[in-house]
Amino acid sequence: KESYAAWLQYKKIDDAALLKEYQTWTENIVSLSDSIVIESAQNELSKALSSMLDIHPEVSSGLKPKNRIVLATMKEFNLLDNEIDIDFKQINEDGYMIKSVSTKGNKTIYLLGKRDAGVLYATFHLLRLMQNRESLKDVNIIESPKNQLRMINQWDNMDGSIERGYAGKSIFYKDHSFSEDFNRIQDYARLLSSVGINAIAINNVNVHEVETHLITASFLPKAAEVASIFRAYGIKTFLSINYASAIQLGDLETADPLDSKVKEWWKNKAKEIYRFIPDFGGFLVKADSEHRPGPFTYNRNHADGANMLAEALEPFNGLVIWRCFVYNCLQDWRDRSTDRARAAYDHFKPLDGKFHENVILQIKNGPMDFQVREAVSPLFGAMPQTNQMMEFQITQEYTGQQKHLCYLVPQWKEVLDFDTFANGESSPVKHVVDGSMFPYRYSGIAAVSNIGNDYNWSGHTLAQANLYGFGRLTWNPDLQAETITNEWIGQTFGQDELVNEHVSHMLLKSWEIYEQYTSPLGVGWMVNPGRHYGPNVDGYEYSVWGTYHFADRDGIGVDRTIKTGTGYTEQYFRENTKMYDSLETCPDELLLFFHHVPYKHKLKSGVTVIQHIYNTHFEGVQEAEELKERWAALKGRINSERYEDILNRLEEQVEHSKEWRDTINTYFYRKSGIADEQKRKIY
Ligand code: BDP
Repeated sequence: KESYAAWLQYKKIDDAALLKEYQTWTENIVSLSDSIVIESAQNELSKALSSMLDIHPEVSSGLKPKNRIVLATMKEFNLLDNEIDIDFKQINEDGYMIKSVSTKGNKTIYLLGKRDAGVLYATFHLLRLMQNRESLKDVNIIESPKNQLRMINQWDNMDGSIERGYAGKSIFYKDHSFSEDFNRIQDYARLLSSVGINAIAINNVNVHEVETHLITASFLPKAAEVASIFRAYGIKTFLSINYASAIQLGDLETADPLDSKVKEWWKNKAKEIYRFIPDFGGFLVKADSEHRPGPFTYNRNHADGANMLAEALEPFNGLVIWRCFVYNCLQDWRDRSTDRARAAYDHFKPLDGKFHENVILQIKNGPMDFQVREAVSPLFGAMPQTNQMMEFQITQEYTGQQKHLCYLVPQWKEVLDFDTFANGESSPVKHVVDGSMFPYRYSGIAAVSNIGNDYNWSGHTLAQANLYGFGRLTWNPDLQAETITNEWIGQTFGQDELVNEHVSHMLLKSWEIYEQYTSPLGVGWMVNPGRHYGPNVDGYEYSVWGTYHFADRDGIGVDRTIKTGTGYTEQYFRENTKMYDSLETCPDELLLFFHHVPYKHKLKSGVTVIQHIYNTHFEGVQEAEELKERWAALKGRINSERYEDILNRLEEQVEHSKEWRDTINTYFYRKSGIADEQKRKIY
């Protein structure tokens, strides 16, 4: 099925001239290297060429054949006998070069990587060019990923459920054990490595009873099999661990990170794991957060906790990825100093320089929790002596749960481009997490996956674009959103211009549209507690989880300023503190994240806050309707399975956006008593 193949469609080339051209370039495959990763590259090529070009080239290791694709890493490059002049210094460890050379009677495409992973990435890039019908003449591509770790976090549980999953059940687990469908996992690995992903944590950060046993002999053999599938695609496997494993699995009475028995236990555990998975990536850890155990229980800090694990993994070059999503979800909401937005910075900033070299702090993009819009976490750039990486959420927990269209690449780009001023002007987040601003040993970008065992992986077929876009952006955060979008559409739906125009417009506008009919001006939430879907303005307002809009009859918004508020604005570098702290300079879209203002406060756009709420909610619904119409205009141009699927979701989105509009508008009309200037119907 088309939707299963996602962006690796490999549709038959129907333009006869182009077909001929491609066939000539690819008559033979010469592979100078030999490894499981190279084998994956060869298999992908064979599969794609037979389906796109109807040819079945033999793979050989001799250089003789003409009209060929040559696969080689730096190590075997000398075998080419100076056929071409190439400088491997131009690329980094995961980088690659693609060069096409045409002489009389012989055409060659070189796919060259420093290591075998690069050759695989080059292969996928070549196939992308062909899927997008580009000419293979004079190709000269030099690519290196900007980020070292390009990681996916699965939030899969072993009972087969997925925390915050909206696309069916887990492809990894079933009935408290590993799933037997390893083909599906392999297809997932292909999708991931085609966009350059090189690491994956295969279980939920909330590690329950069963998953705690993943690091024991009961499950390690299967985990090792899964790791070997990913290994063949250049992807390292990580596991999320339970901080209290030493108690639960080791019968110790404590999980105190400074206790020598606890240290010993983890050292032995690490040895055991590496016996099963020699290139195991390491641990992903959620500690002292949302009722998970952690070092706080023993009056130790998070550096103590992380370093104890880091020592155990050090001999094997393993990493500890320690999440900064740490806050007290049982706080007293009347005490403003407990502002949840402050938590990560307050906990971690004082520990800068105290972590081992193989610890990386994984920080959510915003200080709260993956809202449709929130400020960028002030922790980025604030710890020059501690490895940091980004955590995004591909799964649409707060952004419509893959029933609504919400393409997140534009949001991620904004975050990555945000200037932290950590090192003076032009210190964007992307230069923190790619390790170029401070001398980080490890860094990168991770994201929570949006896939499950639905036949189309992502529930909403257009949500595939978020997974694709995440990978591409992580490879190169400088890519334009439009470029990524067009690449994806071409590979997924082919070369129909109208399809391209409409789908690209739909995707690129969708985040803004979703924001319009949901929570306004950066205030966030207003969702049903627990499942986080659908409007409920006061859902979390008086809850201990600590997320508020503070709306009363006079005004709305959270005062996070220094003088009168929670003081959160002070966590930024001076320039940003100034910008956010002042009503005059705080950008409209984040106004209610930083300030509590009267409903009649005038925005920079010229309208009042209350009028803005009304306007955006009416407009948002209208634009959701336009999304549907744009899609409907493509009937007949897209195969009916995908067409109908997407249409159904868009229809549901339209209906649901009306519920949002009416709930929000009515609530604020009644609270404020201020009528809509345009006298539209508010219930
Ligand atoms: C929140 C989710 C919750 C996760 C938590 C986390 O609602 O299910 O466990 O984040 O990131 O977004 O740990």
